[in-house]
Amino acid sequence: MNSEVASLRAALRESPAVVALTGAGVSAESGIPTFRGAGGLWRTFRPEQLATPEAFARDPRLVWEWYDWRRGIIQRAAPNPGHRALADIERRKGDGFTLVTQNVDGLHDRAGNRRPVKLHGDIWQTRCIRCGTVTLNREVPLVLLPPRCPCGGLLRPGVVWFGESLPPLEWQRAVEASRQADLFMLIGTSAVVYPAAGLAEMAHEAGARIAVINPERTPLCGLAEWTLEGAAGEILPNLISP
Ligand code: BJW
Ligand code: ZN
Repeated sequence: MNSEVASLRAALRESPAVVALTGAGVSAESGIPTFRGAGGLWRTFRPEQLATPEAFARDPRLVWEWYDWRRGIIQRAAPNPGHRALADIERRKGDGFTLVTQNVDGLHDRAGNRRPVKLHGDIWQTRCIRCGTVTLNREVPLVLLPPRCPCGGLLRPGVVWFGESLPPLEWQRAVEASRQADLFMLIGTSAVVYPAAGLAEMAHEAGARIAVINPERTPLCGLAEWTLEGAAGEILPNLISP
């Protein structure tokens, strides 16, 4: 094990309050495409062209086709060693660990994390744009595209799009944990989407030590005491003491 990994492992063991902010990169080894970088495009669309209320208003069927495709991939995927290591860290550290995720795929829940803070919603939820009803919907593929609510209104995915506010209670939990953190780990995120990426800056300003786990550099690497360049599924299991 290299010395940077050993050093982060010691910090993880000794820090009373740890936050992990995860992104699409933790699910990459489960076969789920990331948003940006290689393989991050769908039919040449960028996420900024599909994950917006304007895109949905213009062409709900196109947006739902993208979500239907992703739901199919996610349904067939399973948590990887990175997800399992994060569940293990939560079991060991208890209330001293908060998992905050930008992912909507539910793989942290399936790996055993009890209450991940979901900043960008859940791909298995739908919300009616007319009556607001939120429903769990696991139909893959969806029979009716775009799907409709019993009230006749259009259903949208229960996720957070660009220009939309994050769920207030989840955001509050994430901010509180980040301000109190001694150690803040950015794992598998390009750290370009705000306000999620801003949690690391908040934690750093409040005195937390920062670690980045990613095969690529990110704009927040400058804040980091540790930059572990590699795959989350390979690095995270090494951070757990035997
Ligand atoms: C591995 C790996 C392996 C690969 N192991 N790593 C400040 C400045 C400029 C703009 C803004 C700002 N503040 C807010 C904004 C606007 C906007 C924004 O941030 N834009 C920027 C892109 C410029 N933010 C918003 O609009 C947010 N809302 C908001 O601010 O509300 C207030 C407001 C209201 C009204 C008006 C204005 C403001 C909402 C953001 C919602 C983001 N939604 C999405 C879609 C969610 C639903 C869905 O899944 O479809 O969330 S977009 C997409 O990006 C998704 C992700 O959660 C999010 C982050 O992406 P992530 O997870 O980092 O993935 P990638 O693909 O970018 O990176 C993967 C990384 O993994 C890479 O680095 C790889 O190297 C790495 N990797 N394999 C470890 N094995
Ligand atoms: Zn409805």
